[in-house]
Amino acid sequence: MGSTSFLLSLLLISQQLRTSNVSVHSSSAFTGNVTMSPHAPKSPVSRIPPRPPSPSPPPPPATMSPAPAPSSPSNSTAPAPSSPSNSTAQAPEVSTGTTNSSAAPEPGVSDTSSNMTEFNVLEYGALGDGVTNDTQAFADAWKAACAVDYAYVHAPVGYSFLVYPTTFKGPCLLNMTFKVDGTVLAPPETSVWNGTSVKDHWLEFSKVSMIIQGTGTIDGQGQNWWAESCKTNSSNACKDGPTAIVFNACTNVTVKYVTILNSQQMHLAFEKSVGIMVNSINISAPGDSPNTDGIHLQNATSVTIKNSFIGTGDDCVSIQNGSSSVTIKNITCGPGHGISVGGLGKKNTSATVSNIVVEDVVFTNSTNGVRIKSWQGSSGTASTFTYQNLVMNNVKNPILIDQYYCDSASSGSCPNFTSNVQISDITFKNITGTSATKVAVKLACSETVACTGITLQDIDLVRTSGSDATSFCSDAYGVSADTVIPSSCLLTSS
Ligand SMILES: *[C@@H]1O[C@H](CO)[C@@H](O)[C@H](O)[C@H]1NC(C)=O
Ligand SMILES: *[C@@H]1O[C@H](CO)[C@@H](O)[C@H](O)[C@H]1NC(C)=O
Ligand SMILES: *[C@@H]1O[C@H](CO)[C@@H](O)[C@H](O)[C@H]1NC(C)=O
Ligand SMILES: *[C@@H]1O[C@H](CO)[C@@H](O)[C@H](O)[C@H]1NC(C)=O
Ligand SMILES: *[C@@H]1O[C@H](CO)[C@@H](O)[C@H](O)[C@H]1NC(C)=O
Ligand SMILES: *[C@@H]1O[C@H](CO)[C@@H](O)[C@H](O)[C@H]1NC(C)=O
Ligand SMILES: *[C@@H]1O[C@H](CO)[C@@H](O)[C@H](O)[C@H]1NC(C)=O
Ligand SMILES: *[C@@H]1O[C@H](CO)[C@@H](O)[C@H](O)[C@H]1NC(C)=O
Ligand SMILES: *[C@@H]1O[C@H](CO)[C@@H](O)[C@H](O)[C@H]1NC(C)=O
Ligand SMILES: *[C@@H]1O[C@H](CO)[C@@H](O)[C@H](O)[C@H]1NC(C)=O
Ligand SMILES: *[C@@H]1O[C@H](CO)[C@@H](O)[C@H](O)[C@H]1NC(C)=O
Ligand SMILES: CC(=O)N[C@H]1CO[C@H](CO)[C@@H](O)[C@@H]1O
Repeated sequence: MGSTSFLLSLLLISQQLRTSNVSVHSSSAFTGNVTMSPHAPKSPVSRIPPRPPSPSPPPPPATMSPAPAPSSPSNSTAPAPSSPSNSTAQAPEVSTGTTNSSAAPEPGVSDTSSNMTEFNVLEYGALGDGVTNDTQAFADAWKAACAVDYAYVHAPVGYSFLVYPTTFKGPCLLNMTFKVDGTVLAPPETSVWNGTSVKDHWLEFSKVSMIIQGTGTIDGQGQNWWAESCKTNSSNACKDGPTAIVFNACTNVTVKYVTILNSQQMHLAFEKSVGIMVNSINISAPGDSPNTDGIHLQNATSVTIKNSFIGTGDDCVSIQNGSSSVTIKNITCGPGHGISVGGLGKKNTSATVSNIVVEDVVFTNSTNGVRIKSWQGSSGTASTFTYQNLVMNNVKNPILIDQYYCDSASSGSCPNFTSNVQISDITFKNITGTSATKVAVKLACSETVACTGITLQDIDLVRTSGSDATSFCSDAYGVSADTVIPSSCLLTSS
C-alpha cells in the first residue's frame, strides 16, 4: 500500500513535470495557462461552456495558410494557433463543413462529456483531404491535449486524415480521449516502413490511460502488405507487417464504437497492459488477408472485449503469453481463424495464460471456433478457461486443442519434443451448430503432459451437410455432462 501511494505520487509528479515540459516546448500563450483553465480540478467554475474563454486571445497568426478546411487550420508551428480557448469561436465554422457539431457528443453513442476540452486536429494544421500528410497535426494535438484534464483529440467527421507511423506517448492527464468521427488513413505504401524504427506499428499508444471512441473509421489500407506477403505468394520474402493500433504498457484503456479496417497485419494489439475495455467496435478485413488478427493480447490482464463484430483473415481474438482475466462476450466472429489461445511456447519458451471466459459468441465460416494451441518443446500452464453459449455456423474446427501446433511457415514439419504447456480446467458448455469438417471436437493433448480437468457439457454439433460429426481425443482427461454430441471421447481417470 505504501509503495502504491509512493508510485501514485511519482505518477502525479511526472504528470506535473510533463505539463511543464509541454509549456517549455510549446507556445507559452497556450500551455502556460493550462493549469489556470476552468477545466483544471481546482476551479470547476465554468462547466457549462464547453471551453474556457480566452484570457488573452492570440492574434490570428500571420502565417495562417488559406487552407480549404472550413476551420482555417493553422500551421502547427505558428504561435498558439491552436489554443482551445478559441475553439468556441471556431466550432460553428467546423460544423458547417460537417454533418454535425464537432463538439456535441452523439447521444447514446459517444459519452465524451460536454465539458471536455476539444483539440480538433483541423486547428492544428490537418487538412483531412486524404492525401496531405497530417501526422504533425495529430502529434501536436495529442501533445497539447495530453497536458489537460478531460481533453480529447478530435478527428472530425467529413474528413480523411492521412497519418504516417506515429507513437502517441503518455502519461496524460485525466480521461485523455482520442475521438475519431472522421476517417484516419494509413499510408498504403509498404516502403513507408522501410528503414524506420517503427516497423511494428502504424499507430502506437504508449504508457497512457485513455479512451478511443467515435463513430469514425481507422483504415490500415493494408492491401499492398497482403499482396507482398509470403502467404499470398510463396515467392515473396516473409516479413512482419505493422499492427494498425498498438497499446503498449498502458493501464485502463477503453476502445469503443470505432471501426477498424484492413490492417497491414494485426488490427488492435494490447501488450503489457492492464485494465482494457473494448466495447461495440467493428473490425473488418477480407477473409483471405494474411495475418490480419482482429484483437491480439500479449501480457494483457483484466481485459473485457464485448458487443463487437470481428471478421478478418486471421484470429478474431488471439490470446498470447502472459494474458489473464480475459472476458470475451457477445462477439460475432468470422470470417477468420476463430478465438485462439496461443500458439504458446514457440521455440521452447514458457507460457502462462489463465482465467479466460469466452461466452455468447457466434462463429460463422471461420476455420476454428475456440482453439488452444501450443508448440512441442514448450512449458508453462494454460488453465481455467470457460467457453460457453457458443454457436458455430459452418466452422471447420469448432472445438480444438492442438498441442502439436506447427504453423504453415514451418511447412507442417516441426521437431518432436516431450515437454509442453500443461493445459487444465477447461470447460466447454452449451456449444451448438455446424462443423464444416467431420471432426467437430478435437482434443489432441501432449503424450507427456496430458490435458486434465476438461469438461464437455451440452454440446450439439453436426456437420454442415447434416450428417454426424465425430470427436477425437488423445491424452485428454475429464468429464462430460448432459447431452454431448458427438459423444465424448475424454479419458476419465489419470
Ligand atoms: C463537468 O466537470 C465538473 C468538474 O470539472 C464535474 O463535476 C462534472 O461532473 C462534469 N460534468 C459531466 C457531465 O461530466
Ligand atoms: C478565433 O480564431 C479566428 C480565426 O481562426 C479569429 O478570426 C477569431 O478572431 C478568433 N477569436 C478569438 C476570440 O480569438
Ligand atoms: C504550412 O505548412 C505547410 C506544410 O507543412 C507548408 O508547406 C507551408 O509552407 C506552411 N505555411 C506557412 C505559412 O508556414
Ligand atoms: C509526415 O509527417 C511526419 C511529421 O511531420 C514526418 O515525420 C514524416 O516524415 C512525414 N512523412 C512523409 C512521407 O512526408
Ligand atoms: C472520466 O472517465 C471515467 C472512467 O471512464 C468516467 O467515469 C468519468 O465520467 C469520466 N469523466 C469525464 C468528465 O468525462
Ligand atoms: C522497401 O523494401 C522492399 C522490400 O522489402 C523493397 O522492394 C523496396 O525497394 C524498398 N523501398 C525502399 C524505398 O527502400
Ligand atoms: C485503473 O482503474 C482502476 C479501477 O478503476 C483504478 O483503481 C486505478 O487507479 C486505475 N489506474 C490508473 C493508472 O489509472
Ligand atoms: C511479459 O511481461 C513479463 C513481465 O513483465 C516480461 O518478463 C515478459 O518479457 C513479457 N513477455 C512478453 C511476451 O511481452
Ligand atoms: C450484443 O452486441 C450487439 C452489437 O454491438 C448489440 O447490438 C447487442 O445489444 C448486444 N447484446 C447484449 C445482450 O448486450
Ligand atoms: C458462409 O459461407 C457460406 C458458404 O460458402 C456462404 O453462403 C455464406 O454467405 C457465408 N456466410 C457469411 C456470413 O459470410
Ligand atoms: C514426430 O513424431 C510423429 C509421431 O511419432 C512422427 O510421425 C513424426 O515423423 C515425428 N516428426 C519428426 C520431425 O521427427
Ligand atoms: C504562463 C502564463 O501564465 N502565461 C500567461 C497566462 O495568461 C496570462 C493572462 O493573459 C498572461 O499574463 C500570462 O503570461
